[in-house]
Amino acid sequence: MKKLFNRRRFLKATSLAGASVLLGDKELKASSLATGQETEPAQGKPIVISTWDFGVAANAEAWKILKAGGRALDAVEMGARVPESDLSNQSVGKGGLPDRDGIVTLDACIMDEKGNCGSVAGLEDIEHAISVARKVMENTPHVMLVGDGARQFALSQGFKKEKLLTPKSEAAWKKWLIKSEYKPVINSENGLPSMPGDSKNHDTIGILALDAAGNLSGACTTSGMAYKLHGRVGDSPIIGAGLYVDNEVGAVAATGVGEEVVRSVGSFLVVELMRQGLNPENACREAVKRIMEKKPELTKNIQVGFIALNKKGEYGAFAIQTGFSFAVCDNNDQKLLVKSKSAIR
Ligand code: SD4
Repeated sequence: MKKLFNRRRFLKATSLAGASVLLGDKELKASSLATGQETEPAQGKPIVISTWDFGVAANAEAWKILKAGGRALDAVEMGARVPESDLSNQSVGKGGLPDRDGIVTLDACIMDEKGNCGSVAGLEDIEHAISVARKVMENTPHVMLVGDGARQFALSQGFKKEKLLTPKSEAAWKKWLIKSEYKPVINSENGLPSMPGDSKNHDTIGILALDAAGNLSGACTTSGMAYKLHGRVGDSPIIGAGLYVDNEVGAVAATGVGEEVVRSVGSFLVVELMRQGLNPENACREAVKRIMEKKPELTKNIQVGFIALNKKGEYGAFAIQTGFSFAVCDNNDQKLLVKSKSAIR
């Protein structure tokens, strides 16, 4: 896959100030991210932001569409397809870690500027869950299809049946099976324990774009929590939880322990907080704070993060744990931002 820029140049780092902005091999301190002040508005439109390190490659693909004046909806779909095809990541699409029965099941949703949305949950055998979600949105009167119904629908729409479990993910699952410890602890970026059998048990791509016409769209896709119960659905395919877009206000996506995001209707909450006047960073922070306050004992060990993009092209993010990265791409540059210590505690 051709990349606009080399991921290796985006050496991860965190700063005491709160976050490091990494531009090629140059590191700039971004203290505004720690203090909760507004991130610098993007200079001109369009812009795309997405979760985690793999957001850099996803943004690059989305950017090809945005820079040519294309639609945000197309940009987020094409961006989300990149990690879905990337076999080196084990948390999205093909190559994702399976559930505890050894079955890879995908969750995804997409939402456009008109409030149209589509979603699939527990999808098996199809690589590009995000594109199936878009077909649900465009070619059915429904919002969500699950399990075998979603698979049948995808096949009827011409999607190819594929084996999603790669030898690498199968090996990790077999290692996990030895102890079969069901401990859905989602984190690994800050040294807290992760799922036995693999070093990384999560990472959803949430990708949000604002196009040249001033329209917002978003997409979210994942293989979900590793070794989950078969049939478990996380936040990622649930409109309002894993993703929400309101073209008058902004777009938001979530990552981390889906159960906590569903309980707080997280992405919808962040959009509503922006509607009340909070900037993207502070809206994400407030939503994270509410999750943490409800379960202080739990939030020591789990990760939940949000990214947000408002109608003006301003963006922000916040997460419970250190080390949450998100990628930003606009006319000026592409960068990976890494969140440092939570400023809430
Ligand atoms: C889930 N939210 O299935 C997803 C997993 C994830 O970062 O995002 N991890 O709960």
